[in-house]
Amino acid sequence: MPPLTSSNGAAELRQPVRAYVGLGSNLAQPRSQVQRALDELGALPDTSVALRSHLYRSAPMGPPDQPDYINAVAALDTRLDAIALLHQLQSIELAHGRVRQGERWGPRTLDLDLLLYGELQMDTPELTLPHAGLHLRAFVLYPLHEIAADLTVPGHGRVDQLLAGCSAEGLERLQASL
Ligand code: A4P
Ligand code: MG
Repeated sequence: MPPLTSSNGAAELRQPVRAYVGLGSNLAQPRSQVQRALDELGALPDTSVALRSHLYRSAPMGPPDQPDYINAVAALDTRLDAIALLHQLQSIELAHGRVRQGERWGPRTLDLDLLLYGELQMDTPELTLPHAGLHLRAFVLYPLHEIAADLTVPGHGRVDQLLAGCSAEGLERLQASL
């Protein structure tokens, strides 16, 4: 059977891939930024939101003189390839007024990290999968564990085992679910 093609001729994936996206914000009403972004993820082409974690408040990683973050993780089912999905995430960041100021780990209106794309492993400047910090960060592992405790992170092990080695200090799960 010939490969499926879209109207612009690009090859499309036949089966959706389960991908995980980490959301973070610490400027301009962070809760609202994250909740809007979750809706926008669900409106991406060939993509649906399968699962959403609670929102978490987290102490900043990086420069301490910035507000606390609101973090969450979403599971997507997508037919976009990994790079196309990354570009869509960057478009949503820009639409939220994201300004890249050069300060590493500085404050931001919205950060969307592609944590996992199926079992794909790659390491290029544009896209590293799994995300380089995923296995070390409480503000990623705790929400991810809520929606995918049994998941194996390629190269690092199961999410529940990674969580067991990661302190929840500075992290608070917020009551309202998404
Ligand atoms: N890139 C490579 N791999 C990926 C991937 N898997 N997902 C490239 C997304 N982007 C990826 O990203 C820098 C470059 O990484 C891009 O060119 C992209 O192609 P960026 O979004 O422009 O910059 P950044 O987010 O400031 O950089 P970085 O180092 O990725 O920061 P992180 O890891 O995103 O951390 N504290 C708390 N409590 N909660 C947070 O969410 N977030 C950060 C940012 C700092 N402190 C935080 C939090
Ligand atoms: Mg980022």
